[in-house]
Amino acid sequence: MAEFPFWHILGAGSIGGLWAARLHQAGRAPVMVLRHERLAEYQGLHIEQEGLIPVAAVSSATPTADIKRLLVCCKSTDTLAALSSMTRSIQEDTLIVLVQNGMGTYEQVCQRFPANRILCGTTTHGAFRPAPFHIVPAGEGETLIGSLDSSEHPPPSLTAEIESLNCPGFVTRYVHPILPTLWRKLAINCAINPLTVRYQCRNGELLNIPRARTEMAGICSEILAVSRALGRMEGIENLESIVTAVAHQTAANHSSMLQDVRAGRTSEIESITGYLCRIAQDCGISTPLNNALYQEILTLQQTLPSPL
Ligand code: KPL
Repeated sequence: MAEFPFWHILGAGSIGGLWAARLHQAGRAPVMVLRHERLAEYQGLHIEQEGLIPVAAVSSATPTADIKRLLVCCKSTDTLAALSSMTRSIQEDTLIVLVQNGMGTYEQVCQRFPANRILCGTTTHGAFRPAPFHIVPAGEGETLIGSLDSSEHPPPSLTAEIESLNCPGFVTRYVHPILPTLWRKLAINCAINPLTVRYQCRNGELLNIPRARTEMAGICSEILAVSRALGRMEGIENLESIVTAVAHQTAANHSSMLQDVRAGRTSEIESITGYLCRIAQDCGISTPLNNALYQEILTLQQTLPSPL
């Protein structure tokens, strides 16, 4: 029996790939689950300045009986399709952990896999992927995972399973309840990501554009109005200064949304600003700045050519 629980990782993007590499380096033998057509070109994960890390991989199309713990690091927009491609491998006792930007995917996954235990998480790790299976680490952060069912107190065995994802270079913790952490990250993403697309700039550059700063402040007050209505003010009372600090800390980064838009990929606008706008509408709160950004990014995405 393995000393550590054994994880499969779905999503070979920058975070999924980096996490898989760090677990492999820690001797935890993770297995990547790749789309069948990607598997043919897969030879391992190339981590910048470290070289090739030979993480094992299987095809999502091949039924695999031993998937007990599945870490999903796909973009929120791709998650349901990716999980649906491997339904023959997902058993009722497979633990599914979603770590991604945005919110709303959890509800879709719960509906599709009603018998499974599903947890959610968020990370502040930085990394980008200049080419398939080539990952450039861009700053160590922390990953927090927990249950969105706040009534359920986590059994110690579950906490231990999640903490088996903790390894050197990828600090991971179980947090209960997780909702305030996910909501706070959503708020930060709403206030930074779409603006970096509007101004085509790095995160830190937003702070030097007076109009962007004013808009950032306006976005934050709309989010706070929604948060107040929902009773979700924990950890975001000073949202504007939190967002400013994150923009400073990640000043040199291109946000994930700007990277997606520039690469002609569908961004996570639907599960970031789109999610916020839908919740605001349900609460009867007006969010004109967020609504305008949501429409702007959707329109931009539709007019950009698709990647080859
Ligand atoms: O999470 C991010 C993202 O780009 O998606 C931020 C916090 C904006 C850092 O780049």
